[in-house]
Amino acid sequence: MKMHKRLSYAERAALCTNHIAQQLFSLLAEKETNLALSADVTSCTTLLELADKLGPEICILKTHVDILSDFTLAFTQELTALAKKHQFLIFEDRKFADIGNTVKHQYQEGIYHIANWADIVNAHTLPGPGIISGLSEVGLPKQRGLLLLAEMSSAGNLINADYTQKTLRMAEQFPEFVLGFITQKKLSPDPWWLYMTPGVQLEEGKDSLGQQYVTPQKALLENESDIIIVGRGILKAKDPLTEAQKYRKAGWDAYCAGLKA
Ligand code: S5P
Repeated sequence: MKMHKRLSYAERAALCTNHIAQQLFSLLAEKETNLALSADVTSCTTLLELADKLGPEICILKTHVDILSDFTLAFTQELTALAKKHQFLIFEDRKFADIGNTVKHQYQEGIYHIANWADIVNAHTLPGPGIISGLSEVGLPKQRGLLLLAEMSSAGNLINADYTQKTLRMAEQFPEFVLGFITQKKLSPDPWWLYMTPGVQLEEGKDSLGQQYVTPQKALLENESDIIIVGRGILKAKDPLTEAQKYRKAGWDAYCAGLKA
């Protein structure tokens, strides 16, 4: 039997001290969507069209900026304008994984200047807390936020329960910068952490390269995650907008069911 009632996104926003977490929990509550679009396309025009069309349905647009074959900095300006227009946050799924000094440069410099346009980025904890310190030197002054990869969706990944717990402990050392986790499930009783779950489709299954899918219900209702990240489930559909609306409804219904549970 459950001993505690689940808190709503709005209630959790009020309990956050992390700026981005607060902003995102409020956005979820106000926009009534916990759907993040994984916009894994290779053309800037296609990405911008998707962002404009699906923007009203989503809380986050997740990019892999290094798969865009025609990237320009002008593209990032157009994307941030669309984020403002449709009220979603931009999450660059960079999965930093090096020492603090290197990731600092990868975050700020290079071709992409990620820190200038991405509200949120993510990092592996494998290198130790220096990776978070390095990223925070760049991100905190710009009021950016970081997600830590606490679990992965892919088959055979090397993350175990101990690694996940140690990732949580590391996050606790950086409450101003770390807003939450990429994970398959809720990790802590502390209500201020945000959980985002990739590997979501309307039907359970897998792809040919080790990706494993759970349903929105499993991710949000059973596993108590907060946001579903959906890529091909939407992108490969005949009509991505209608499909995004289906995921949005499935995600929101699962969240509401969780509040009543
Ligand atoms: O464990 C993970 C972490 C991430 S961020 N598994 C994932 O699949 N992802 C990302 O989520 C992955 O890089 C891809 O951009 C997206 C899943 O895409 P889909 O097409 O399988 O829904």
